[in-house]
Amino acid sequence: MARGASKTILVMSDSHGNRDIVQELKDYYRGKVDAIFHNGDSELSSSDPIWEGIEVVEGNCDYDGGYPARQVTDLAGLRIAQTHGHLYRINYTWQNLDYWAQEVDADLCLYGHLHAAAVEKRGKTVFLNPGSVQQPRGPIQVKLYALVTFSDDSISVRFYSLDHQEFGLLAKEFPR
Ligand SMILES: [Mn+2]
Repeated sequence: MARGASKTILVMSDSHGNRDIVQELKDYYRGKVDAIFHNGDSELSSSDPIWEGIEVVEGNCDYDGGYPARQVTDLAGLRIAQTHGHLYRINYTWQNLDYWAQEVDADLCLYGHLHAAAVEKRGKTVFLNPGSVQQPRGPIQVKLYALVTFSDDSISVRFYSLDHQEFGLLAKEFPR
């Protein structure tokens, strides 16, 4: 990436049958972000044309069979590992997801499943759960998605409610 340049990705998860919100976010951010990720439990068909231009993985509520369980995407020098999280028992332990992120040398690891927005850095990897755009759980009862802006020097994560207002409480920036 050119010095001083940055890229931004949109990350959403756990839309659980709400096709409209996926389409709305896709339309709203068209031309404004460099890539879009959905971390699973869409409950939509993997052949749905909505997925054109979206990186999506299989959740525990996706019975379609057409989604990958996990994938790794390289974007402008950032290695992004993406999976729903249930296969790594994320409800119970960090260890399995952490091992996989290390194994694939991820700078950013995207997951979902918990329906609770969270971001933290472990080792070299920033782990991001964008929350759920449909069924938030836990202390923050707000439907959220995330934007990640990165450069060669930093990774910045901000969360937004569905009216596209920043939910500033959870924002974090990490050096690379
Ligand atoms: Mn879910």
